Formats: sequence, C-alpha cells, structure tokens
Amino acid sequence: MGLSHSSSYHSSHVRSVTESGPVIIEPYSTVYPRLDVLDMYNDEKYRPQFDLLVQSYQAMFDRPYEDMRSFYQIAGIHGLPYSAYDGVKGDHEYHNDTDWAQGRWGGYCHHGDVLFPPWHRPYMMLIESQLISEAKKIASQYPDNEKEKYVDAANQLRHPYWDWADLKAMNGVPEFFTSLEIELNTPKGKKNVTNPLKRYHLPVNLSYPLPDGQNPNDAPNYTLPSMDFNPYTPAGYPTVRHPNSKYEDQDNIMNQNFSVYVPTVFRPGFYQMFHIENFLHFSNHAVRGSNDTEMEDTNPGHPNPLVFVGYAHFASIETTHDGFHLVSGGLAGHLSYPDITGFDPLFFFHHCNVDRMFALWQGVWIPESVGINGTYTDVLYSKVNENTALTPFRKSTTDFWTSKDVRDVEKLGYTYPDLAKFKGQDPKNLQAYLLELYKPDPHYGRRFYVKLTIEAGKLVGPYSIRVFIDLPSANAETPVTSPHFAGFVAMWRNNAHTKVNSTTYVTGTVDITDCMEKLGIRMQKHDYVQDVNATTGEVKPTSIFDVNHDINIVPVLLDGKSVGPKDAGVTTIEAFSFEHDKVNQNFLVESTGEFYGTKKF
Ligand SMILES: [Cu+2]
Repeated sequence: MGLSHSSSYHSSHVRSVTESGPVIIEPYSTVYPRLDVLDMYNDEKYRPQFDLLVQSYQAMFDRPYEDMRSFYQIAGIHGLPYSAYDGVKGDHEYHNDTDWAQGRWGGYCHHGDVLFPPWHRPYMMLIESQLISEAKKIASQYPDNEKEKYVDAANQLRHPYWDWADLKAMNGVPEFFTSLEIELNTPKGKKNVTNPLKRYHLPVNLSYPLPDGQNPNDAPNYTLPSMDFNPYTPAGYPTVRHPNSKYEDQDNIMNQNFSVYVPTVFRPGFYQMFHIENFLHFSNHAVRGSNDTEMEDTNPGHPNPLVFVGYAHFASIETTHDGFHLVSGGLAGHLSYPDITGFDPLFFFHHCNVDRMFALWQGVWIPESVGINGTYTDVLYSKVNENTALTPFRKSTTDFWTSKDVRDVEKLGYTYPDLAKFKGQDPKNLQAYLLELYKPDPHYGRRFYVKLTIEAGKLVGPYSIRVFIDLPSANAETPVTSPHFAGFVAMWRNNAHTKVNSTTYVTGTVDITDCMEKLGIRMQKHDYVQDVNATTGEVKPTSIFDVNHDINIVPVLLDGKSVGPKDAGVTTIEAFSFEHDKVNQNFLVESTGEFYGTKKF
C-alpha cells in the first residue's frame, strides 16, 4: 500500500478533560427494556420516549465538542481521532508515529478478540446514560398537561435497538433514520425538526492524510476515496451513507442492499450464531494460526497467543455485525470504516442490536485470550480476559468496568423484551425461540454453506468477498441481484499487520441454500427421486455440484473494483451442509458435518 501513516491528523488537539470531572458510568436504579425502535416509533404508548430520544441526540450534538459528554467525544472513542478520552491512557498509550506502523489499533474499541461483545456494552451505556440525562431535562420543559407523561417516558427511556436481521429490514433502513426532517412532539408543540438520526456534522476536520481529489469540498466532483484511506470529513460536513460524487446519501442503493443481505447474510448469520456454545467461536471474527491450531510464540515479550481450536463452521456475532457496517455505509460512508463509524448515529442503534444478541446468547462465558489488534491503551497481543479493564469506561474514579461486571444486564438497569419474556426459564427455550425468529427459509430440510478462510491484512479493508454459484464468469460488475449471488463475507479491517510476524485469519460462512434452490442445483449425487416432479413426472433440470468449479469467489473493494481471491487473502473455501433443526453440537467441531469438497487458492 506504500502509505505513510505517520503524519498527524487535524484533530488530535481537541481532547481535554472537562471541569466537571471524570465521566463515570453508573447502573440505572430501575430495570427497563431497551425497545425495538420500530415499536418505540409506532406504538403510541412509547412515542413520547421516541420524541425525547431524538431531541436528546440533538442536545448531545449541540454540547461543546470539547466536552467529554458531547456526541463528538463519545463517538470518537471508537476509532479516530486516536487520542486520550477523558485522560485515559492506560499503561501503554498509543502513539501514532510508532504504533500505527506496527499494525496496532489506535481507537479504544476491541475488535477481533473476545472482548468485542462486552467492550461495546459500557460503550452503549455511556451514550445511553448521557441521552437519558438530556431526556430528563427536556421532559421537564413540557407544558403541565403533558409533563407527567414525558417525565415518566424519560425515566423509562433506554436506548432502542434496530433489528436489521428482522424480515422487516428487507425494506431497508426505516425512514426516521434517513429523512432530513422529522416530526416530533416537543415542549413547544408538534414541530418538524432537523433529524439527528440521519447524520452528524463534524465539528473539526477528521481524516488521515488527505489524498488529492478526495475532499468533500470538491463536490459535485467529489472522488470517493480509494481503499487506502478513511474518508476525509472536513469540519462542518456531515456523515454520509453510500455517498455519490455530490457527497449526497444514496438511500436507494443502501436500501436495495438490505433487501439482498438480510436474507442471504444477516438472518443466516444470526441463525448460525445461536447454535454456538463456545465463546471463542461466538464472540469474534478472528482466528490465529495457519491451520486453526496452536501458534508458536511469534511476538516475544508478549503473552503467548493461546490455543485457538478451529472456528467451526458458523458465523460469529462479529462477522455478521461486520456485514452490517459495509451494507449500511457503502463506499466512503462513515459506517463502513472502523475509525469513523461511531460518528453516524445509526451506529448506536446497530450496536444496541449487537448488545441484544450478546444478552440473548446463552453460551459459556469469556475465556482468557489474546487481543490481537491492540487498542489505544493495550499493546498488540495483550492478554485479555473477563477482568480486563474496558477502557475508557469508568465505573468509579479509580476503576474501569470489566466484562465480568457487565455480564448481567439487569444489574445494569436494562433488559430486552425477548430476554425479559424468557426470564427464569430453561435457556433452551430462549434458544429455540431465537432459532425460530432468525430461521432462514424453512422450506428446505437441509442447509448448505460455503465457509471461507481469509488471511487478514493481505489487503487493507474494508472489502467484501462475494460468493456466486454456478457462474464462472461472475465479476465485480455482476449485480448482487443476480440469482447466482448467494451472499458475502465482510472484511471490516483497515490495518495491514505488515510488520508483525504472524498471520490472522478471518472465517465467514455464506448460506447458499436459497441460491441453489433458485438455480435448481443439488449437491446430492444421483438424487433421482427428488429430481422428478411427483405430479408431472417431468425430470427437473438439475446438475451435480462441483465445489471447485461451481463456487465463484469475487472479492470487491468498496470502490467497486475487483481483485483476485488470492490477493484478497482467500485461502480456502469449503462446502458443507447439515439438516435443519437437527444441528448436533458435534457438528460445530471441526471436521464433522457433511462436506462436499474444498478449494484452495
Ligand atoms: Cu460495530
């Protein structure tokens, strides 16, 4: 990539600790559910909460951006501007000039390790608690005849989630996230106000070194950035989703993406995930080692990376979550880039859903592991476990929240409607409910999957790896609406670990069952009985599946350009299947289940 990342970016000077003291996240005294945002919007009894939530987002946008409780500062914890939040530097503060080249991640967010799900939990609580405090202030301003209703709503307010794997998400992102204005009942009556759920305007320049011609100021000839750069957002410019050359959102493209990816990637991803019991497999997208087994100590001086057994066949919560980021952000959309994703308000509705999935998942808890990417406070390959400080989230002036602390969401003061419904019951009942909720089309007794193993860092992401069936000519121009398109694996990483002498793999799966059905393809050899139409006696045109020939892998960069599978890090694809509703836990162990072949690149 040949890019020097050592230049400083524009905004490193903006962090400062406010006079109001450190930001401490406290559990709420009463438990209320985090609602489905569609219920909050559509159900009259929750609508006051929605009115307050939206106004509270605006209020956080309006706080001085130097304030640690402002939207800017909180959104900036995740990635850029790679500077200390609230003075939290850890024992190994990140320095851009030396650490970037090592491939260390400069935000606080954990990705690619077991702390991916728990780290985002106090993060959600931080923004949520700030919104609640704004909501309480706003509620007290309503006229007397409405005040009580709004004060109650503020007390019950928890951050809602958007379930983007629900069938309703096939229609795209709900309009209240995409309209420029929104009608609310405010303390001054019903009003159309600027909609803060659509976008956030950056108060400072935010970028990596700016490449020529990729400046939103150049609109209408804005050049979408190449893959090597995070998009540059000058002060005063908003976050965008699937922008065009005028730096305008293309919601139609985004929504069309959802119609394709909800059934092919998101639902199968969650369906798979709720079969998993092992936290390593459930929690994150990364696996280390050349053959999914024990690694030698490649980084002397740091804890030895632990034994990673195979990641089995199923998608982790992070893999499916990664897909959402690319589908909603598109090329040059903020959601697509880990460094700047937190600035799009949709991020928090998405991560609330991820937190919900984490709360609903009933497997075993966090084992000790390794943080392969490092963070703003942790060096590469730090040992991580349930007692690791989830920086920069303070639970007191001296202590940080840990994963152990945040395990039980009710103790934090919230729950989710479906979690509450199954409270006290056998966890198997909840699992059965979830498998039903996210079940892919149940018409087919057997599900077929393609599993991809991808070497991370081969290519600077984000990019996607599309899977087509029986279309050897498939390329980057082949539309994802083609009947041959089965799904994709998202590579949501942006730093190549060029200097680190070890390899990290990402595994992802694509459910190809629906696609095979559409194309009339069967994997079972000589399946004559099923190939004959029982009524007409007509022999259906079926073909025998050949993994080597019939699975076509097309990596596509966000700018629409294609690279070969090998250049994108794809090392192996495998096809396998299992019977619907009869998933044996043994299947989840590597080398079980029905295999149909392997192709190596
Ligand atoms: Cu995320």
